[in-house]
Amino acid sequence: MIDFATFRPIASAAREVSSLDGLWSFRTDPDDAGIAAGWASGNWAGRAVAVPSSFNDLFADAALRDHVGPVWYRRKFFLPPSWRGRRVFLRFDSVTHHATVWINGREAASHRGGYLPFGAELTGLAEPSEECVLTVRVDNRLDWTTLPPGEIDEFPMPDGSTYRAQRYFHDFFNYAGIDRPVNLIATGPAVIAGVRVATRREGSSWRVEGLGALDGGGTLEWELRDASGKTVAAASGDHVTMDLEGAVPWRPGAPYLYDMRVQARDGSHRVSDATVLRTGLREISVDAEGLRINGERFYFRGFGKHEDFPIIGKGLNLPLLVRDFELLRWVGANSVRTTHYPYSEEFLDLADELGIAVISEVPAVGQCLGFGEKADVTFCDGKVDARALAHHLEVTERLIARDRNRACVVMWSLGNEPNTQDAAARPYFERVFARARELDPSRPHMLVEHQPPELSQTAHLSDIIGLNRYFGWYSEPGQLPLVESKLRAELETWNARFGKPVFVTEYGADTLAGFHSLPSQMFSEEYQEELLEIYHRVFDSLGFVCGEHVWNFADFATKQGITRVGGNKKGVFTRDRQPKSVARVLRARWRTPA
Ligand code: GCB
Repeated sequence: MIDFATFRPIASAAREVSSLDGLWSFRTDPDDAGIAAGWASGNWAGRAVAVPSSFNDLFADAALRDHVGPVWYRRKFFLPPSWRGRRVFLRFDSVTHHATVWINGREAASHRGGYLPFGAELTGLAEPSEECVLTVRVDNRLDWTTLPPGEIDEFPMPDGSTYRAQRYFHDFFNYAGIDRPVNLIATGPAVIAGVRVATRREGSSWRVEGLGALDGGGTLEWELRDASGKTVAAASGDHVTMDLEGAVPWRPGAPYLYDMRVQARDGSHRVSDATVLRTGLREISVDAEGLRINGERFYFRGFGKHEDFPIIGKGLNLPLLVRDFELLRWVGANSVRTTHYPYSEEFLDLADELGIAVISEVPAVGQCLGFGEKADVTFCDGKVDARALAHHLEVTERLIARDRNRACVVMWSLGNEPNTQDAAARPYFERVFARARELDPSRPHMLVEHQPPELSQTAHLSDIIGLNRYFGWYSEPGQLPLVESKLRAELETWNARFGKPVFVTEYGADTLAGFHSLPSQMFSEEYQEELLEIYHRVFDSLGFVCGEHVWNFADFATKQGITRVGGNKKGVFTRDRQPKSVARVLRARWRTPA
């Protein structure tokens, strides 16, 4: 069995890759009739769509933007003739939210949940030199068993049709589609089916541990090269350890990386599959003041972000990624939380390379209504149930499988703003934390809270308390003089009650770029600056505050509603990545070493 979490489409001497990105055919399936009508065969007329991209904002049609239900994608391809006799795989880096995949009308894979990779072996299903048809049914529907959760409202229309509206409780647009790359991969008979690398300090040396799984027999070989390309250690077997003296560690701002080259040899000792993991040596711990990386205190300065851009929605966009990392450097940020779902692997590649620490978050956002039995705080009557818990455990496992080898990932976030005052949240998150801790005890775990400290049933579970606070915005709107004392009192209560460091994972104000006001008022650039300065005074006076993440890095699209004018405007940068005036306030603060 191949674990597609770490089976990446990166070409090597023994792993060949052929991209399926490009223009595909597309159609919607509003009545969910496509399977019965035989659309899996790919024999239907569609319109052009881009992969990777979300489909919602590509067309001039509100019905497409707001479509609820399945859509179908199709493209044809040839396996290269040179792939005859090789094992062939198909990998989707992510499809949002659910996918079923057919090759020449035969089902090859299905996957629930967006933002994480999956794939299938095609050996025997597709023959080199023959035209193959690849069909994908993508379903964007959210319900109480999915993450994020949602609910669908149905309205009968005068013409006999049904208008469907997706209700969801998170504040970003429900973009959907084949959002990340699609690739074919060929290997020999022995395949690196899964790979893990962990690093820790042992006195003055570093221990690197490699754990691999093979599919199709053979043996695994490991070779660690330093940044100059020199081999510093080598070993073979499924489980290897390497001890390095005088090694250079990885840390945010000084991201030294080694290459762990892993190869599988088949029964006749031929190299059959090979991959490279960029590996940083670093160790994480937590004390009363917060996070330590390699024993040194690390104060988080940065943002919650979104994968979001005009036209492409949540589609992978490499120029945008380069621009975002450039802006992170420019403003002096050292970290990002992947609010509110796993980001692309290319995002993590850059974070590893450029030395940005990442808090990797599962897509558990919008669980605001309660758990198990009906919740008491609701504006509708939904609830998260046992099937959602099973899915939560599963995506936690898949996220950790994908991201655990990353030096940049320094903490796991197991959810954002669930209804933690519901008594049933406690057993629910005990299960989620226990699973995450069992899978990766080497990093801290947190749940991002937003309810009052006296009511939280879950904060004791977090190693570091993540807290989203909007004094001066959702509470005390326009009343900046009230913010400082309220914020200070609340942060002190969290720390005193749970004895844990506190990381303010969100704070900010909607701000219209170019709207100025003296004295400041809400939505003006001046208000955003003044609000952040008040928060910073408080953070600087409390030793247990271990991080500040402004909400948000950039303006982003969200669902239409009476509190949002053309999206959420809490960005420090506009949606097209130009600075608001507050960016210079942050730059002045963050570029001075903390
Ligand atoms: C929050 C959420 C975030 C929202 C933000 C806001 O607490 O975590 O997803 O976008 O507030 O701007 O309301």
